[in-house]
Amino acid sequence: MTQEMQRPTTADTGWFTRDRFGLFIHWGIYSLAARHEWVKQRERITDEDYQRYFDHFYPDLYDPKEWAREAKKAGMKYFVITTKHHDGFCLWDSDLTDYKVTNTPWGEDLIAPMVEAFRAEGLKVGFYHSLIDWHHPEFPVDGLHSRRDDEEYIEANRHRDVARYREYLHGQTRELLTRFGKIDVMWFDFSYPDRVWGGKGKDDWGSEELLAMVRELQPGIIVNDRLEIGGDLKTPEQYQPVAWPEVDGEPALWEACQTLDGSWGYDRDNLDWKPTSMLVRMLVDTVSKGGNLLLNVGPTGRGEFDPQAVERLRGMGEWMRLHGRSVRGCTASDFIPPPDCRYTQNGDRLYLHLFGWPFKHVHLEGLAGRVEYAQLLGDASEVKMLVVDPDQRAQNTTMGGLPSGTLTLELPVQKPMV
Ligand code: JFZ
Repeated sequence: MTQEMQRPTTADTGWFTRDRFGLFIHWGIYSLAARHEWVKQRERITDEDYQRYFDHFYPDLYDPKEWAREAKKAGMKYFVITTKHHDGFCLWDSDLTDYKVTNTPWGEDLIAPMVEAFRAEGLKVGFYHSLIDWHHPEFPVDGLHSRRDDEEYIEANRHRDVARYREYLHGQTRELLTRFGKIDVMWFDFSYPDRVWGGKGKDDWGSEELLAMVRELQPGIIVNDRLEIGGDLKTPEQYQPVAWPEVDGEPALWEACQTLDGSWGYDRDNLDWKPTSMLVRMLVDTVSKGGNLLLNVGPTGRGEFDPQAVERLRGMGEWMRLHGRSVRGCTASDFIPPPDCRYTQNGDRLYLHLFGWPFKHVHLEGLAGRVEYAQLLGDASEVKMLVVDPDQRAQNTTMGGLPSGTLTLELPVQKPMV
């Protein structure tokens, strides 16, 4: 990802840093292959063979109101949908291609009803749009494995003109940002500007003009940073950064994007689902570093969330019901938490998250005399505070060696972590 500066922007970021938690949705005809959204590339499936997923796309159980309800119950406040992924298949009725949902057996636009349903539940709207396109006839063959000056690469692309693809990309982006009302996030994906190895980047996409058009059409929109020219939003993917990510020495607007099971698209045979407790920790860890969490669901080809996904979303929702105050409106704290803990803070409210349990005492450096009252968030039960004097501290095995200024909390040993 680019480290370039985030230039002056019209982006409205207030809601974003307040809301903190969103739903990513990866959905397309690859959901029928049901083993990853990169299946066409990974398994070198020909256009002809991939066509079967187009010909059989019929999500008869698609109920975007249900999706929106699940997202809202989970405590999410925005969503980002793949309008087109790398395979080039479009989920809306674009004028610029035939490779779209309205030409499948389903025959209807999927995006408008989705946008409407999520808005009705009070969620903000984000569009993921792939820069890469394995279907478009003018898109130079993805040279991830060949140099741009290889005979083979040149021959394969003799009749392809990236300028025409660029026009298509800009035209489709214009459709997306003019047909569905206010769009809050634009999530382009992605640049890989290694020219030697046939990568693609800002000149191929026309990133400068594209970004200018996006801002002109949707002045408040937040744009991610995958156009290779910076942007409003950093998007580390499938890992938690060790600290608040920076751009030019300044803390950046950022969003961790994470899967539930290691795949973005629906993956039928995956047994490796992350436990809800891990997902909660990811959310807390992210907010403790000043970021948002965009958690992904890959709906099935019939248009439903996998029961495993629903179980996790509901678990998150139950945690958020009781602990949402420690996430929403919160950001990083200047205080340093004890080992295996995180702090989040909202004004003068400091939230301590314990990733390990049980503790008898937990020692908070620098907080002696600064805390008026302490309680467990889940049930508002008081937590006793004490400041141990230095002599006593030296004699007490669970408190030895603590610096002065340490505030000690006495915790109930039997209370579960979340
Ligand atoms: C991209 C997609 O390829 C993937 O299918 C999914 O949509 C994900 C959200 O985004 O994956 C990337 C893109 C960029 C990097 C890594 C994975 N990167 O630059 O490190």
